[in-house]
Amino acid sequence: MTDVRLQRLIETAPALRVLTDAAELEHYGRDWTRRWQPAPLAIALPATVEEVQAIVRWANAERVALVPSGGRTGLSGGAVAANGELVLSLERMNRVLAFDAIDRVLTVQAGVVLEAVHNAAREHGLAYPVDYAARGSCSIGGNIATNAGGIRVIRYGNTREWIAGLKVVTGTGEVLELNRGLIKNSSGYDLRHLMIGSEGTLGIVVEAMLRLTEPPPPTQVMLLALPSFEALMQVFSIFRSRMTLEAFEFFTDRALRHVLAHGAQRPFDDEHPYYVVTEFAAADEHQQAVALEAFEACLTEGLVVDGAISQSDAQAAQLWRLREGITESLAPHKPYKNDVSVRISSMPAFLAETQALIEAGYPGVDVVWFGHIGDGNLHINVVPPEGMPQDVFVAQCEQVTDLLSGALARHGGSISAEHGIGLVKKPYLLDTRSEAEVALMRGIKRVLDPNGIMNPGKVFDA
Ligand code: 2HG
Ligand code: ZN
Repeated sequence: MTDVRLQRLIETAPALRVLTDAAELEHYGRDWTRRWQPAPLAIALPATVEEVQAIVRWANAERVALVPSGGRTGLSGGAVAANGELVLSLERMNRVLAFDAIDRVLTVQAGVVLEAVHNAAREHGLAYPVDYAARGSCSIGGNIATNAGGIRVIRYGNTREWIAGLKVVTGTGEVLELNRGLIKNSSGYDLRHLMIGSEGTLGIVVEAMLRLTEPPPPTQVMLLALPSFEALMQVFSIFRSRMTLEAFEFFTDRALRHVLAHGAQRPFDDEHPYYVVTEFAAADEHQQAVALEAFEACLTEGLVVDGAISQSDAQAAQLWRLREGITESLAPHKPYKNDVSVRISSMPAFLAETQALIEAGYPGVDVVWFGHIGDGNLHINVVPPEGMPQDVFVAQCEQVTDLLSGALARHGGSISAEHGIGLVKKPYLLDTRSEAEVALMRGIKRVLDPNGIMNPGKVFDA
């Protein structure tokens, strides 16, 4: 290790694991965006809170930027290290620390993978209900840093709702224990919620107290084929009024084509413009009959043209794969991603406006729509035309995103629903948040991170 700064780091934390191999720098320096060439100084893998503190103090003394790093499944460039930063990976801090049956709280280190959180909750007869397709790789610390949403927000809300307490190392190296698992705590500003969704720009989440709940009821999964987006909104409203929805997700025919090309099974003989995957409580014959009646009513009205319902866990998984496999099936094409939200009531008008914008902005281009329609969150992935250089493609997409961002501002929506701002959406932050809000964010960052070492350049420029 030739860099004198790294030598001094090892002197202050002799047991700290530090990696500098080219392959490791490449691996830890990027997230799922794959747009930036990784170029970190090194990778530090602390095993204790004290080591995290030592790294932060060293970074302040040396003025080295830190990039906190979890599973790096993010899609906004929030965990990219392309400018000589030290990547602070929480990967080794991956233990479940405690479970309290009375509080129904699971205390975990930040590097625990989401699926391991699900499993630990299940072992105690309970559930941690936040869920995403990246569950096998993303870590709870990253989920908290982005206030990640996912497929069950319609029923259980975002990550924020499930965080009963946080242990955080701030940008000055101070350890804060925020909220300590309390349900009621009216003692001033709730700094826990400030940390959630701050994308590593204020501090590093090292431990979290997660609220658990009753396991979900037995469910069934239905796949629906629909003729139009207007029909889809009507079906959503009918289903929501009659059933307890655990998820209500949509995708288009173009999305289905990518998933099928990636090995999934075609669900219906004919092609249809829109599809819905919905999961709902089906604990008894009555609930199952209500769901079938809702389906038949939609069929009679012409709102739905075909459907399939799961009769086993294996069938449910097969139907879910059509929706959950979309991101993976698109990844080899390096798509340009938009992750936007509006209020559900604004969705039809926003969608009509956006569809017109996108058709004009990307003539003949493969634009893939899908998302969490039940909570107003749309994903719009644009697949580059064959042979187009990436910089030309991104520049064209950014022009359309400018227009999209304007439409969002008119509808009071957000340029990032659940993926975070990171690097990708930084140019559009001011369309979603006011100048006054961003000025306050900068002020808060100055207090918690006076030397600007915490994930600099992400969300906004300091
Ligand atoms: C999903 O909903 C994820 O599947 C990823 O948020 C979305 O790939 C995307 O654009
Ligand atoms: Zn999503």
